[in-house]
Amino acid sequence: MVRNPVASLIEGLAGGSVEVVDLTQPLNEKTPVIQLPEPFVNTPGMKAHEISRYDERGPAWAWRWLEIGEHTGTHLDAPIHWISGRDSLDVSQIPPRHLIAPAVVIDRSAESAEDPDYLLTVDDIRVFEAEHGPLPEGGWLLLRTGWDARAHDEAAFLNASSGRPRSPGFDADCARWLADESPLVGVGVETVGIDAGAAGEFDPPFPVHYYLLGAGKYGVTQLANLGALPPTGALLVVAPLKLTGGTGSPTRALALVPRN
Ligand code: 23J
Ligand code: MN
Repeated sequence: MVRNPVASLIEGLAGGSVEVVDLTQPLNEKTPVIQLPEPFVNTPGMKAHEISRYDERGPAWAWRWLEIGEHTGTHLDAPIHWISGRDSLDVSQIPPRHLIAPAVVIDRSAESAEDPDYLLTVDDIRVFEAEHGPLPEGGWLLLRTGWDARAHDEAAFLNASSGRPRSPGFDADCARWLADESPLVGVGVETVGIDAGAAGEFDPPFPVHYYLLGAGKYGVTQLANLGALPPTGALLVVAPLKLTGGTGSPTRALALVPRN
């Protein structure tokens, strides 16, 4: 046995008993962003501008500058993103301890394939806890829906061909419970936002944003590869930019997973 837990982790990574899973979607000019209805103003996605590319503008170097909405691609929602959290933390103020924490994964990919408006309930979480134990103190709940497979195709990802967006998420009561009664600090999803596609019509509108961010907790969206995680036992690492005053940030999301 090694001397300390970090040494143990280093040994696990070197020996392959700890695997790193990348939970991040690629970030480029095709990365989908949410499309809110009139009269709301929408966010731009990402655009890269070339500064030089080993040319007369900079003979030995390539670099770009970015134009990007805070809420683009795999990204974190800080409490101040929502009016209910307006007196709480911006993205630069989030304690790092909340960004490296245990994660549990509830898999509703079969249900979401059957019903794109599928909503997780508090009862579903109780059933999960009966099988896997209580949700982790200071941890994250990640909702697997299979929506990550659509992320390269904006139309399939937003799924609004019926005239309104349809994507899975949490019902309003579950959102309130996650915010006010669960021991979690955040929730992660594979969809464009932490709320379901239809949630603009829920009471309150966008209840996960309203309750979770109002409770000073966090959301992470557009996760990938949740299918590679166990239901419990993964360690989530989320690394948003430390944007002063930021309401959110594109983020790298990784998980450390034990492998035998
Ligand atoms: C603003 C209004 C509604 C929503 C969102 C932003 C997001 O999805 C987001 O990225 O926070 S639902
Ligand atoms: Mn967001």
